[in-house]
Amino acid sequence: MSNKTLAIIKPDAVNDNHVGEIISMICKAGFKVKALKMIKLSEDAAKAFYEIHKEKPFYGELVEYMTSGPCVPIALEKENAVEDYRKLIGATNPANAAEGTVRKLYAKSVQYNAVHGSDSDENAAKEIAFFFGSKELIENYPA
Ligand code: IDP
Ligand code: MG
Repeated sequence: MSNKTLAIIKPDAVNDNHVGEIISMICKAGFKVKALKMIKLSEDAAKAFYEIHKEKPFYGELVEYMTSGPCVPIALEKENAVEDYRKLIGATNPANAAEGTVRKLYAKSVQYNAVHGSDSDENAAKEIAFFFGSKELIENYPA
């Protein structure tokens, strides 16, 4: 069954000019773009997006990182989207990421790790709604 996931090209990868290469990898892996934008998160927005991590020791640094520059959220669709996208990006810590994954290629550290990926269908739906209104999601194309 086809389902959705939320990718974010994070501020480090935007700043390093890797947006095009990362979108190319995503599309070559068979994902269909349903919505895409560039946005600079406010502190409140970054805190809300990562609320699930608010008790973690790295929460403050994570919020600082995610507000340090623009990021590119992308709603994606594919069969098995959540799992397949997480395979494409690799482990959270690039030291553990498989060869050829986005994080192996572009992440600098466990914090500055280039991309986000949803971890479940339920969170994907919430995260897509966080960035995109229903009118911004292009459901059926080509016609
Ligand atoms: P994920 O992005 O692979 O799902 P999570 O555990 O959900 O990883 O963590 C969210 C984000 O928080 C990571 O992508 C990374 O930017 C940051 N992060 C995770 N673990 C650490 C850490 O141990 N130190 C600093 N930052 C971290
Ligand atoms: Mg996560």
